[in-house]
Amino acid sequence: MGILSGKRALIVGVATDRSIAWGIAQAMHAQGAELAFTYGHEKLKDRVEPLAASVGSQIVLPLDVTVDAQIDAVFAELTSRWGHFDILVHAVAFAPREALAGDFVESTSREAFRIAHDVSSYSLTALSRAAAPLMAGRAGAILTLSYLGAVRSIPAYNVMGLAKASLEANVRFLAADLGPKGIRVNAISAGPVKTLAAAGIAGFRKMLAQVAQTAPLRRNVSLEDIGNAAAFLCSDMGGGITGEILYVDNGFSHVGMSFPPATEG
Ligand code: 0WE
Repeated sequence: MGILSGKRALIVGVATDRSIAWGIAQAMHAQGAELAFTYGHEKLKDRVEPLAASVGSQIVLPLDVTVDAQIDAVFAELTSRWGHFDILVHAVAFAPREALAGDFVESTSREAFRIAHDVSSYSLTALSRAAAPLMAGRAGAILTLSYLGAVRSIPAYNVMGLAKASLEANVRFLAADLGPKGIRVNAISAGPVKTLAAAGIAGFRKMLAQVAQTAPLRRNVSLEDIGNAAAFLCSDMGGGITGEILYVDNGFSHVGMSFPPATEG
């Protein structure tokens, strides 16, 4: 008996087996949840289907979160397949590549700003609105993924930092709206993880190394770390938690400075 047995979860944002969404799916599966998945574009279908099958999931649906009709289609399909469900995991972010390099002030076009906020923040509002009726009276839980760049300036994260700040405000407003219906809304602010999205970012390895050197726990977070926190937050064990941004970052966000081991103490 896992902490999610008898619960159903829709996972939005799996691209590969290195995706944070996949880490969350595996942890939720291990805790007894029944899962459904979406994939962002046709090229990802052949990658997501076998992952879904490996955790016993038969429901794999296309979903471009910027298209309202696709959101409607996913929830229409879930209504017919499941009728109701308990957990929505939103692990989607995108900014045009050219906006994630160089200076913020020079790299942030109106169009990059629009796309980053549409894909990375508005999509949570839209998915939550569509999900809420299927969660009615069921202790529902909605979870999204944020990053420290929402509240600190981080080199090259640029307009994604603004989009994550919007996403975190989104969590608070959704928590207030959906709380009376028994639906909790939270975010995990995860330390950096080498996902497909991160792989192409110049200097990402250096960033991982610096975090591992600086964080109180002196390592990078794993998909298991994030998945376990997600399973807890979306389970009844997280029943009193809503509107929260939970840092799963080995403590990195809590230190202002730290020294390498040789000069420690
Ligand atoms: O939120 C993210 C990354 C999200 C992301 C990644 C990409 C790469 C490919 C959004 N859009 C795109 N667009 C692309 O074309 N993270 C928390 C990971 C991340 O990304 C960074 C980071 C960290 C950490 C970018 C610059 C600096 C640090």
